[in-house]
Amino acid sequence: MPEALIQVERHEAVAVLRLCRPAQLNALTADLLVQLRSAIESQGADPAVRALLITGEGRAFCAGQDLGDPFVSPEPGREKDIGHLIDHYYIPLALSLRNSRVPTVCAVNGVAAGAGVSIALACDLVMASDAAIFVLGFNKIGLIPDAGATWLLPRLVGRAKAMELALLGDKLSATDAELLGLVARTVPSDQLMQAAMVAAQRLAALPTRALVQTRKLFDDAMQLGFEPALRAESKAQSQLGFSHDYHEGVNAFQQKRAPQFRDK
Ligand code: T3D
Repeated sequence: MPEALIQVERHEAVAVLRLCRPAQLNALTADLLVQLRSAIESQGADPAVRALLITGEGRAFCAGQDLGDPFVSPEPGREKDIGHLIDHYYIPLALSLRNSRVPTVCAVNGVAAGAGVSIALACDLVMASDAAIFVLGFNKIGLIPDAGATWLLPRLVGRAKAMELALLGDKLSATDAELLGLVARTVPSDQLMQAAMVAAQRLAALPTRALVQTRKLFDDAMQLGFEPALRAESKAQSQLGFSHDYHEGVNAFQQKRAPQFRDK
């Protein structure tokens, strides 16, 4: 039986996925990467789950790749192909988050480094403890930002800041991360989990398919001209207009009652 590195808890329609290697600041081993992806996919596929909340156990969110993991430890003459790790572990994880069938919230409870930053930024709503610190750190080990960071960072903070964060690799406080647009909200550390849970519960009560389509349209629109983006909106709206949740939302509004959304 492999060691459980992801703790899963259910709070009504919210599944909380907690990275559990606190003594190593939740650094990512191959096993942890597999377990995290598996939890995202299996919980997202469960009809009872309507939002995921990802966080870390202990004082860190995630220190990025475990630099002592046998998958990467470079022994002279026996160096590993890091591309293999990226292709088989990081890319599937990043895609499982970005293609998740339910909205995702990240509660960055402490330091996020390297791919830990990438995982946080790939979530739909990123909230950070005021004690959190963000540091890319790839530059210090001779690598480039990965796990989606080259795509996400410049889009979130603009090229100039993305280059500064990646090339100089300075630590960023949670407050500065919020000012830059890297995270949606900073919360006092003792209130983070409650605030993230409230946000996740709110997302869970909303029409899932529309939320997930919004993520996809925002992502796709980055590569589109204005008119193709308008056409993509029309196509998505056309599909959503046939959904139970659209009819339920309109009926509930007209009948002045709370809607009961159920599509996923
Ligand atoms: O081959 C590849 O790497 C490919 C994949 C790339 C993706 C990546 O994520 S690359 C980036 C990898 N991550 C880093 O370079 C971050 C390394 N860690 C740090 O810079 C610092 O630890 C932190 C800024 C995250 C936190 O600093 P601090 O002072 O709060 O804690 P600390 O004392 O440095 O660390 C506490 C313990 O966690 C310590 O262990 P010990 O001495 O108590 O037994 C430390 O070694 C361990 N730890 C922290 N980060 C990692 C780690 N162990 C393994 N891998 C880590 N990434």
